[in-house]
Amino acid sequence: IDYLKSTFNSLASNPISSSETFVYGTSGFRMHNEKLDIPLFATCLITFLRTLYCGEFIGIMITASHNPPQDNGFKTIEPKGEMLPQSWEKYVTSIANSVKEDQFDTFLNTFFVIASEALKDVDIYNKDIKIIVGRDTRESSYRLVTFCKQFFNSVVKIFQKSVNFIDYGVVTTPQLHFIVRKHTLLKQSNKYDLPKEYFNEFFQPFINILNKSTHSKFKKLYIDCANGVGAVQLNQLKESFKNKTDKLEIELINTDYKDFSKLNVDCGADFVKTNQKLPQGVSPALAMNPENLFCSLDGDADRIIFYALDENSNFCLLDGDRMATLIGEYFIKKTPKNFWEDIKLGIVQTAYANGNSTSYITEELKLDVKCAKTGVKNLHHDAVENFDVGIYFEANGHGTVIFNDLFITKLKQENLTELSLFVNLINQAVGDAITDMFVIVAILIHLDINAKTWFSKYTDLPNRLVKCVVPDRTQFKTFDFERQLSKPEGLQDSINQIVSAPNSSKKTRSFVRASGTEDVVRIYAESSSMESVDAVITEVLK
Ligand code: 16G
Ligand code: ZN
Repeated sequence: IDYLKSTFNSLASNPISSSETFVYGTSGFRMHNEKLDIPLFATCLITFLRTLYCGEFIGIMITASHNPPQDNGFKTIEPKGEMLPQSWEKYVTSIANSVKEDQFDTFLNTFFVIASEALKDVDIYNKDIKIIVGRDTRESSYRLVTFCKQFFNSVVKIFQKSVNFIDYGVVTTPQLHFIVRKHTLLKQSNKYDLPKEYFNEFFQPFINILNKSTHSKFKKLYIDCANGVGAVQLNQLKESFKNKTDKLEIELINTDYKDFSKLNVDCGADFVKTNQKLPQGVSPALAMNPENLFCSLDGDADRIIFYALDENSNFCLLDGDRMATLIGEYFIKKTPKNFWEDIKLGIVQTAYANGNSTSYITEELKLDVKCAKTGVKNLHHDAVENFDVGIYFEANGHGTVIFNDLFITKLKQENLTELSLFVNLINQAVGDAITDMFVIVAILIHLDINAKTWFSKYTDLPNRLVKCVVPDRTQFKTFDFERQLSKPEGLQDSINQIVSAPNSSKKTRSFVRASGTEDVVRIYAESSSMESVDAVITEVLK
């Protein structure tokens, strides 16, 4: 109690965070690092309860992904690599906001009420506390890890429990998901050599595919590391790459993670997707060469975007929609016709998926497509629920493929060697920029196509995504997978009128939703011309 009290006192009196309302959302807590002490304390407390509840390792990832360098954040990772269950998100949110109240007794009461509700019917006495932490390269990340370490050391003393606290240092978010899952499945309590385990699992199969290949359409892969953790991890990979294959050359760009101010600045997946332009370090001449392939990771390497320039210097964005469709096409091409008669292959997208990608999936690929709410866990859930092989991607480059035993059994029965090698590249636990990169490159190799041919599969509808600052974004309530608003009243009717104006194309679509990561609402529109997109955006903004 003394420890909790002294920690509480030092946090509650902090004027920087007392005016904040904390919400543990789709990506955990995320904000300016100076405001994060209370959310971190709450994250440690919930992780403590969660490890007692599960009796297994729980991970804490310290990262703010594609946000600017001064931000940071946390999310917890479940024993098998999933995200915190929704029912516990409200617990951690209440704990954080109760610290802010400035009354130790109120906080303690809130914590005990939550602890007894969350842990009711759970025998916590024979369970150890098992924590795994990892962090991205941000300047503030080390300070935050140190707080976690102190917290769990103090917990040992308070609760007289044994604590197994493993710090994996600077790792990508998907690597931390991977290792937490591995500890759980193999009941391992000692620290692994994480990069080695991770690369053995996914990199060796990629090398095997490369070395068997006879592809001819591209020679070099440029990877923009956003000056973040991708650079730390891929540097190690690049070295062994050179010794293992001569089938593809790899060049890393934007690798200066030591200069904290450069993280995600003018580079990285989010920059490329949002601005639809080349990142720092890639010249137009380089990007026009069809023998080069380009991709950008985000700040914690869980998202990836590919791109190229065509011969007229037009920017060709190969985003999450393009990756999902390419993977879908690959599965169809590499299986006999009757393969999918008794197992289901399908794609999950969000409202942000380009309308023409959805038409391509249903009309050309003739696959089932489902729409999910924004946030990887929603897409992941829908892919598992609806399909035996479920491909899910957000347009922003976040996604992966999941498959079940039915598929694996059939793969073996049919003796499909190429596809069997290919599925080893997939990190089913979570969207992972590095493994997604292997997946996409392997497909391009197996289909023997380059970025330009990939881009020519369909044409995106012109579109734009803008932000709008509103007094209270919680007033914006959606339904129909965020494609329509139920509140504020009347707003959806106005949007419908704008979209169906007499000279508007049939393909025009627009929706508004509150961001889960920033204090804004987002407005998306697509139509058959950019003029019409802008006209719609202007009207909806009004
Ligand atoms: C979070 C989500 C990401 C989503 C984004 C939307 C996870 C791990 N991350 O970063 O998938 O695209 O939020 O942000 O789920 P928004 O709500 O601000 O539009
Ligand atoms: Zn990310």
